[in-house]
Amino acid sequence: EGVYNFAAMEAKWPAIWDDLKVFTPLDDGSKERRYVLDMFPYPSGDLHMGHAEAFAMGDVVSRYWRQLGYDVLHPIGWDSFGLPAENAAIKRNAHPSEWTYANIDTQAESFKRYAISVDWSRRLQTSDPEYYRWTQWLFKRFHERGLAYRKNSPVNWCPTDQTVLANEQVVNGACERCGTIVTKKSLNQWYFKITDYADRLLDDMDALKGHWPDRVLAMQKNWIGRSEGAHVTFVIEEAAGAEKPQQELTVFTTRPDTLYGATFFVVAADAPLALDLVTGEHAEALSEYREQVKALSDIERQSTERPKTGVFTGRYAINPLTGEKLPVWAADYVLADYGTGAIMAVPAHDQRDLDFAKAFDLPVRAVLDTGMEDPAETGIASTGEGTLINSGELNGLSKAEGIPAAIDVLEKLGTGKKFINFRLRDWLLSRQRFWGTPIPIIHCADCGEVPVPDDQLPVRLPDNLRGEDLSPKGTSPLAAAADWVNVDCPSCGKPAKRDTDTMDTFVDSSWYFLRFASPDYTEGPFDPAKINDWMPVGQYVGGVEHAILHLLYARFFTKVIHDMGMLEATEPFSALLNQGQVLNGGKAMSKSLGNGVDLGQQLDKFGVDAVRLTMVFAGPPEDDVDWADVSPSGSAKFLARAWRLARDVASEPGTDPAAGAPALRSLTHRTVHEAKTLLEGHKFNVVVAKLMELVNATRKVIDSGAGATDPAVREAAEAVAIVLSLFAPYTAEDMWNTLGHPASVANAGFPAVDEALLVEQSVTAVVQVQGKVKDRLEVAPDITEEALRELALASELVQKALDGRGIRTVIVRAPKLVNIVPA
Ligand code: ANZ
Ligand code: ZN
Repeated sequence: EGVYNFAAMEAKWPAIWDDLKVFTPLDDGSKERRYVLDMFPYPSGDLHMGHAEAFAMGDVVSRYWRQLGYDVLHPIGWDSFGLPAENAAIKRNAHPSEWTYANIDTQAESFKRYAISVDWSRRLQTSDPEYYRWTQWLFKRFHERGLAYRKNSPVNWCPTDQTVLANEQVVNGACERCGTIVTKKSLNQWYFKITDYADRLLDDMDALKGHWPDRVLAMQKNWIGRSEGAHVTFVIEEAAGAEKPQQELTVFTTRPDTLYGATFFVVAADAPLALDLVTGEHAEALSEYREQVKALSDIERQSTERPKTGVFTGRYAINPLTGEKLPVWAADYVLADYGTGAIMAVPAHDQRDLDFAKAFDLPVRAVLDTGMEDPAETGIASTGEGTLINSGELNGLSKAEGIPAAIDVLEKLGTGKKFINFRLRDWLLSRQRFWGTPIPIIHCADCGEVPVPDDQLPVRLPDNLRGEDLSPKGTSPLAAAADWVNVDCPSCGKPAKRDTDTMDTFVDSSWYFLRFASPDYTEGPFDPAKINDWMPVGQYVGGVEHAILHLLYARFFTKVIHDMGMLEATEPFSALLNQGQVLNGGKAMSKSLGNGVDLGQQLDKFGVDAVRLTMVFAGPPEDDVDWADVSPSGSAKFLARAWRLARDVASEPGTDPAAGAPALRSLTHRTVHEAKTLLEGHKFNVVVAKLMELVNATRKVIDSGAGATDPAVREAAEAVAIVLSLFAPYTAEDMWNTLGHPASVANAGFPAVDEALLVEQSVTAVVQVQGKVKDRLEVAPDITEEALRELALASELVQKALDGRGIRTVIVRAPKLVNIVPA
């Protein structure tokens, strides 16, 4: 009693909140609904400082919306499939589920202590069979629509993890997880046809502008990489001595206007096409060169810094406009999986082509006069605007005119057409790992790929594999589980085999936000009667590391599910907030730097509320928080100050605030009013600063004269409790309780603002004696002349100046001026 004790509050309130189901949405349509979601955690050990920051931010939004009177859905789950669980299982000779679910329990307890305002009854785990059953079900629907397919293709292969990696998991040519240099391997893999949705993924970003960070939109746009240009088909002459027949080859170019400047041709050395073209004389050189190329990452290959390398194939392409013979080279700077894997090289106007031409002494011909010096001389490709020259019928046109004109000519010749190319690749979802969603397909020698019937889902992971059984062998560990793999074909009944790949965990996280609308639903991935009540998510909160993949995949899934007629929304997340990182000493926390800060220790030392408040107060939510620069003990002091206001309030609940001190009332109402605008703009830190001001002002009134019984003090303390509940739920609840209200402050409702009180509630009146300023008084703007006169005459400074003299006249100009003329 009487002292601020965070441990006692943390022990007291959670059970009460649970009982009252404070954070369970009514979900009955009586209130307008809003959905706020934090990117769900991966269960690696206990919560860390990064979780503490992200979830503090999401909780501000969630609690704010609840105070505004919305029915708020704020759920939590775990993204619980993935490699770390498998590695831990191998190390401990255990099943991955043991490590996974033990960590989930630990994190759940920590989240409860951290008092995030989630509806725990909706909790889900993507590794639960009740969840992955529907991941498999969705995979089947994608498969039926031709959006899940298998193809044999070179894939990124990590020799250490013995697994296939998606392009995005390759960072600077190395495995994102273990840093090993990635190589290529040809495998039959499952893909999602996300490229079918490239245009919509791009176009629908318009609606997200202003609600998603610009940089995330820019990254998505770049990843989708829409390029307008043309496909141009070249005839490749038969090789000398008819060793190889005449064939055709198509290139993608964004600059068909420069076709007259094409002086050679390049195919990706690692593409099968190169082998197809090469003549016997050059075959050995090519095969040696291909070996070198395998070891390089795409980034290295495209670097303008690296000297150009390549091998002549012995073949020639005919320029369809000039009839010229262009030598065909194989090189690594052309990528096998972009465009058509082949280019027409225009060295005068493309720097990489020019570097290549210089390295192999190939001709350079300028066809656009840009005013730059001859690229053949300077070695600098001329890339600006200009006028076409040396280009037959295209001469005199600008670049912008030349592009459609060239396409026109090519179309008439039947050898080219306009084409829009995307950088976006189909999504490789096969993983040769154990701890993931099994792909619900059975391979039958007679029937081919047979989907597992819906009523046989889920295809469960075997629970008898553990430890070494899971270690990577280049095929999925599931292939070794004979009793699991061998099944009867659902179609013809003959012996068949299950697909042994599991799905990329990004598949699991591409639809989890839909499951929260009805997490126990057994007839489908979500209840169609519920889903449109909640979707789309009104505020999504998470790290910028998910700017591309997770968000792009979730957007793709949403569109496909919409197209299936199951969902009204076409975008999953109407607004996105990327919180910053938590650093220590200006650097990300890491084992190697030894600058890690343990969240549990911080919570024990300062209390949950102080840690949460510190995260929020450190700066705008998008900025990084440097733990070395912040003061959780300062936060704890402020919280104690706020809490003592409630303790010291002496008026009764329900006392009419209108009778309170106008200046404090005005500050309270202005604080609440400004807090709303600030919260909408995610300026949470400024709201905290305003609360500090209000707490100080309230304290001053309490400590002066009749203070604590002033109804304005109660009004201020209640407002502090409600606004503070967004950041420091324990302290706020305790204040609310002390102020005589039943739990929970979370549902108190955001304080109503009296517009009349928003105007400045005090003005400074100057008091002069014989024309000289002697005092300044803070007074209400509507003070009467009579009252102002009394106040002025009561001033000690005025009395001193009068020094016992009588008064001749008092001139009052309310509310600004009083002039006293002594006798
Ligand atoms: C002739 C040309 C002339 C080109 C010129 C550019 C400038 P974006 O915008 O990224 O789509 N290209 C096409 N396929 C390629 C591949 N697989 N690997 C490497 N480069 C490839 O770039 C399209 C341009 O990149 C294409 O237009 C092609 O070069 C090259 F003055 O064709 B261009
Ligand atoms: Zn069959």
